[in-house]
Amino acid sequence: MRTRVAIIGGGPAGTLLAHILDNSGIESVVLERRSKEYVLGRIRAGVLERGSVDILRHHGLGDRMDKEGFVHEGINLAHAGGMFRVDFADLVDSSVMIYGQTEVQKDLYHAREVASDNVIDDAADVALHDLDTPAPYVTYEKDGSVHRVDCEFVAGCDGYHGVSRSYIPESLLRTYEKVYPFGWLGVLSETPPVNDELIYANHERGFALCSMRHEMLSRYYLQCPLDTDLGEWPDDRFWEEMKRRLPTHVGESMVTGPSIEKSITPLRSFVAEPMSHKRLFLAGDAAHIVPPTGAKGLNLAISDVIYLSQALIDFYASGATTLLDEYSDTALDRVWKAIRFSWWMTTLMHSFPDDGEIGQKIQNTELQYLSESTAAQTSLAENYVGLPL
Ligand code: RFL
Ligand code: PHB
Repeated sequence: MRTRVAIIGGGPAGTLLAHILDNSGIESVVLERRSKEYVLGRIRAGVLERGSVDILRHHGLGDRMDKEGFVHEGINLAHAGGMFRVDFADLVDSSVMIYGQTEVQKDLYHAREVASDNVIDDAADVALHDLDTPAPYVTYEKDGSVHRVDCEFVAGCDGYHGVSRSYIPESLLRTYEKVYPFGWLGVLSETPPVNDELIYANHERGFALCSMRHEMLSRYYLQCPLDTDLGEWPDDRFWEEMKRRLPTHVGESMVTGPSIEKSITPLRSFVAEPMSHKRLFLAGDAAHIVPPTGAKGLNLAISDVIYLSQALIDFYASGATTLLDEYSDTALDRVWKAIRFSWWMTTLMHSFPDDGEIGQKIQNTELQYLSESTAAQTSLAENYVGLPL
């Protein structure tokens, strides 16, 4: 098989890239290791930055999002028994959209199927070859035989556990990593959300987050130790702990019910530099991971894909390689700002017992300052709704 761009990974980064390239008449093939059912069943992000919303609309992917998503003009931060609101509309004249990554992924797969049907799922043992020539190729195994895709560029959109990053020579690759000493225990339940906007709660027992998907689907998270055993967290214990970490009036109004999904996510910050080498370009979680507290991972995948698609479109229109040459630096500039913001939100909201009493006092003071200062809230708001692309 021959194509222009071989895309490794059919998550949001890979399928959005295929979609945008297709809209510009550039052929691609997406190789996804998992089955379509698995990819469409994953529960992940919930918050789209304003810029991501505009991008999805611009590329014809906004219809269902605009019908079923919820525009939120603020978030609420709870601490010391109280709660305050950061008003995005007032502070930065902007908003975010609550629309699950699962839904974005469905819209992207649907768009692929309607257009060029270029997603190959269950593609095992993907390997990249001849990346330092103008004619690289990719091999994969499916249905018991090995297949070959000849191409001109390879986009590594295969997430943190993918193979693409390993093709950047070790001597050139620099990685930066911070692993946080806790994870998030997440529950999805068919119950009405406890509040009409998200609540991020700082509590001495640990962080809690109340999020949602729609009127009858709620998403909740609790900070938990890394070695947490899901078997020790039956639903009753989860709800009881959630209520303890929220202001009393919020906890009392919470409707609980059976969980339909429960999982643990470790928290880490990770960046790989550079994000490109010869004919290989990394995008999304393949190149960077942020802790979910800032709601940035999916949005960064989208902004990487915008930079990369513009560079490829420019190359195919004019032969110019300037944007391709600049891709890594351009993307990393935005990535590091999201890394900083996500680290800051994580540090602000979680419990760090190892930081001692002084750490606790400083964190309380920072939250108090944030609750009183329009300048501090404006900084949070402008980062949360998304810095310009
Ligand atoms: P993905 O989604 O991991 O997709 C990569 C795809 O590549 C496939 N793959 C391979 N395919 C072929 N060959 C191989 N060798 C392969 N290895 C892997 C995988 O099967 C997969 O389909 O990466 P992508 O596309 O870069 O997208 C990134 C986002 O998924 C991620 O950043 C977000 O989910 C992060 N995230 C959040 N982001 C937000 O913007 N807002 C949020 O509110 C938010 N909340 C979250 C989150 C992530 C979470 N978890 C579970 C990590 C909340 C949570 C709990
Ligand atoms: C979610 O709804 O899954 C969600 C929302 C906000 C975050 C992280 C996850 O910061």
